[in-house]
Amino acid sequence: MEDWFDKARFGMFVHWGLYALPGGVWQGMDIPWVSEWLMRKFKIPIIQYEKLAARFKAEKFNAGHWAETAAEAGMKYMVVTAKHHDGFSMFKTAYDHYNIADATPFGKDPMLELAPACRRAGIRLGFYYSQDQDWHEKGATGNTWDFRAEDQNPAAFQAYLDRKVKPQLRELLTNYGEVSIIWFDTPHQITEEQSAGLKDYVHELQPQCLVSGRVGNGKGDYESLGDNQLPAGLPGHRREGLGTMNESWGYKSTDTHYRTGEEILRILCRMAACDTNYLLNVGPDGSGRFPPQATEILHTVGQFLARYGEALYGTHALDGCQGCQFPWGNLTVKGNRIYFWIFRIFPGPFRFYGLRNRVRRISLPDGEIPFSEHHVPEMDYHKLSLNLPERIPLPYAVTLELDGEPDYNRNTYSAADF
Ligand code: JFZ
Repeated sequence: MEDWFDKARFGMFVHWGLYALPGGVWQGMDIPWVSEWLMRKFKIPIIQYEKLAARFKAEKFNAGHWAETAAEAGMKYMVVTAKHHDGFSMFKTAYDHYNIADATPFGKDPMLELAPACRRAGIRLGFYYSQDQDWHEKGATGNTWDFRAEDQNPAAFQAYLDRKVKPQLRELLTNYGEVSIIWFDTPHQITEEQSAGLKDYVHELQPQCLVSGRVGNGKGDYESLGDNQLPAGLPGHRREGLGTMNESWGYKSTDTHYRTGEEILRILCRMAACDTNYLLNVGPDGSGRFPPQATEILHTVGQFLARYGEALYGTHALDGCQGCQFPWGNLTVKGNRIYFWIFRIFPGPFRFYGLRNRVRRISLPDGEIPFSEHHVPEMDYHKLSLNLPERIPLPYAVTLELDGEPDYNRNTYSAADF
């Protein structure tokens, strides 16, 4: 199976659908949660929610801008919502008229533009697909206000998988070229057999396509963390964390509580330090525009990765050190190199204990950094000491070249003097 995933380390999640139009506000009420759950939170009848489609113009949607923005931010793949829990298809589908191409003034299939745009930008494309919750369908999970409880039963759910989910997966995996991920979500009533069946169905259509952990029942090609969950420890397999920039996946006009670019970089570093990808979400508004706060964060992250991306792409955790949280930042490893991601500098020399290796060279993109190290026989490791430059803006990444692959003494009491 593809190893592009581990090398990528960083992707863009895009939550875009009818819910972006109200942006979390319904009849003057602000949803006290994530905006893409508007229909369920306010138990909006299907017949009422469907009317949003007639107002969905997406007049500012620009596939090339989305893809270029992701690439400039240093992201290597994009996962975009093809169908979220509200059941509205953000692609042209033969299943029903309830889709962006047939039911909205936008009147086109955005995925037909996004797929080539991502290829031109050199990033891979994946589709988010809610295979279990579908508030537009009897038999699927979640709509308890238009349908009766007895309408939700194993036979009805299987019928939903057969009539909507699998035909739409075929469309997504046939009409847009290579698809790198199908990002399933919220496995509620799906059985182990059904999860395995969907994974096999995806692989029959595109063998290289990865299936996210949320296909359910442990059948994913990789582990998906919980929303905004931070990793700890080494997974021993592919793992992806996911996070929002503010507190909502879908566009939420009233949520202006965005993280800073540095906070996002700290999360990215922590993910990579634990062998975990980071899928960072953007929620475009109803017009298809990225919120300016999101664009600013992506620019900051992109600037860092343009200069220090070697510290991220293709790196992995230092065994014995994973999940360590140092006050100055965290570290990643690639070949005979260790990368210290420095977010804070403390008075006095920077010390790092625990390496059995000898360090050959320590550098920044603009030059070498002097250092000293000495061996501590009774501890079987070296004490490394250096003066971190204060002349360059934080955060930055320092590269250590060693005499071989990093060999870290797991018994190191204090991996750094702080
Ligand atoms: C799900 C969706 O309900 C949500 O709208 C969004 O798409 C998000 C990415 O995924 O929400 C979840 C799913 C799983 C967990 C939490 C929220 N979880 O496992 O903690």
